[in-house]
Amino acid sequence: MSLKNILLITASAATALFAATAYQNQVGFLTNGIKQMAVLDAAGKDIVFKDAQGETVLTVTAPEAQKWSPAGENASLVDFSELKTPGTYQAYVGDSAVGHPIVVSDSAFEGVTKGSLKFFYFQRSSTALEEEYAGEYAREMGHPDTAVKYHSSTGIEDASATFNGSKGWYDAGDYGKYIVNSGISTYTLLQLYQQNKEYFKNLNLNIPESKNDVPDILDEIRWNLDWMITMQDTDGGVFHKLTTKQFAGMVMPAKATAQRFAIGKGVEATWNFAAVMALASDIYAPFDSVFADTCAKAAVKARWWAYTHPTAIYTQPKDVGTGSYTDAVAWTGKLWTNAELFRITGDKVFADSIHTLKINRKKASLQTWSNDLMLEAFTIATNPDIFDEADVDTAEAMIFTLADSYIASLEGNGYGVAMTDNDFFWGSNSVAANKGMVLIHAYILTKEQKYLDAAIGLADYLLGRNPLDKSYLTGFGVNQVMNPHHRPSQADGIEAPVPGMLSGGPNASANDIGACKNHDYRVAGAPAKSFYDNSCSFASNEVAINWNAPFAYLVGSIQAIMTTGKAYDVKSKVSKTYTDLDAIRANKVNYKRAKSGNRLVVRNGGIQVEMTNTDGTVRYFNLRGKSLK
Ligand code: 9MR
Repeated sequence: MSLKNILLITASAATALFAATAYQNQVGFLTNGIKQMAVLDAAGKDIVFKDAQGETVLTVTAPEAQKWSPAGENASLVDFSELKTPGTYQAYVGDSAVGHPIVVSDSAFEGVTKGSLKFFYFQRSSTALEEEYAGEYAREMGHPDTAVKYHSSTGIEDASATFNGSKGWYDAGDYGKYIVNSGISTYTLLQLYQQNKEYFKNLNLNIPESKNDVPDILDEIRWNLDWMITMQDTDGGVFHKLTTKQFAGMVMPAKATAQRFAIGKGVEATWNFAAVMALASDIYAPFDSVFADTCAKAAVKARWWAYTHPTAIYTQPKDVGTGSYTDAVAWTGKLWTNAELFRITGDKVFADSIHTLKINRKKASLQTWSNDLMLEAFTIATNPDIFDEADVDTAEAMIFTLADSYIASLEGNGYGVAMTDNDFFWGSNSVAANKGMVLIHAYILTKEQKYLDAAIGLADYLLGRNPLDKSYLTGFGVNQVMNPHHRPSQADGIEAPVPGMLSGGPNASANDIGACKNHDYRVAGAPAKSFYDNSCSFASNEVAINWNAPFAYLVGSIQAIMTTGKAYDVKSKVSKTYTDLDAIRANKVNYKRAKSGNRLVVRNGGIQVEMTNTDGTVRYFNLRGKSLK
């Protein structure tokens, strides 16, 4: 062994024996939020916090070290929430600085909120990114998608036929556009807006639409909705995805020019599409009634197709190698769709569908691209004035079943992070973010601080309070992810990756070792360390819209709650009477239903029932059956 090696070993042994190590959010702490760091080798010692002038402002004795199993090590969870004056601080153990600069600010999460939302702009297909908005990441247009062909799996056999499938966001590190994954991502962002309208009204994302009167977050989401609508076939069914047959090489969008196809048509995509369109019709109604109307009609048409094609499950064709997004649990999308449609219509038929399918709190499981059950629970629980009381109770129970299990996992947890050993699979960082989304809902429903604190803990985890001392959001933090699996970032010749992207995160299954020259990045007994910041590692270090969306939801909700001083106001449960559109029709003998899809319209900024008289004149009703002018 060389002298150098001996010295190195001695130095690291000394570090382990004598010096404390601290892991913390590297971006910032909210002035009035909980502030914690995980400190190793410091139990019983004083952690001294000094301000920028070197003055001691707070001293906290590090508590007993406790294990956090995913890290495979013990840490003292040091709480310095008392630090409530904006500024920059540094923690010390004795004379040694530990951790990174601590930034305390009222807007500590605003940069990451904007950054993680701006990611969606960088993922735009079918447009050039201008320097004014994209800075050094400006790039040529890729994938106009104006002449997309139909793969035979769509049921359309005309090999020369094409359609315009323009716009939308690239899914991830690849250039595919997949409905199932777009659906949950779009819902998550719509929900972020819906629950925090005041905060997002004027939040500037510096995108091409920033100067119009629509909140930027809705302009960005609209880019994807416009594409999703193109994926609906004339019969109402929705194509599963729009991709090339095989993944492109590691090139810029403009260089990835292989023919694109609509591939497959199935219930998973169709349910998912219907739910998102229903929600979008409501949210966009005040801004663009024509578009909202289009969304409502598309939703109803998709629902009808899905109901009449229950066995149309997507299977990946043999000649296709792009992401499959198979195995989505279709019935959860069905429930979700019926909940969204009931919310905007009040039509009994949708409530009946929810009851027939019987949501069950025991089935509560964290939302993923493959399971939408919690999305429905979120919608029902936050609209108790609309849904049946028993359904609201069940939806709440589902949320608390999960949220309380996350709180329970914080017991004796030295990192104060609500993640357990089993959470570290492909996209584990989205598990953290999605758990945060559940916790925010629990907070909205109860205003109990413990839920908000646990959600902040998960945001802190993603921004550096983890055993790799890593900020998983590109462009933010002292020790950022630098080499994500993301084609533009790999091909653009710029050292730093596109900012605002959440890496997939540690993956104890390391499904991509073969792509990484067999480099085994798993750490035995420490799943939270099983991560490889290398672009080869698509299973631990890719980026994806369904990972960024819950992250944006998490940090955006926390920042909005702190900025406005209040969380979304959930109305009280009230007893309801259901509208029955069929009954309305039956009572109005002079009126009959228009031929197709013409029952729901957006008028005067809201959704109304339109009925066409036999003589062609039209009447309108509100969703409770009252006749309107
Ligand atoms: O996020 C998806 C993950 O849950 C799956 O285990 C994995 C393998 O099927 O696929 C992930 O999704 C990828 C998709 O198939 C294609 N675009 C990139 C996505 C993120 O890695």
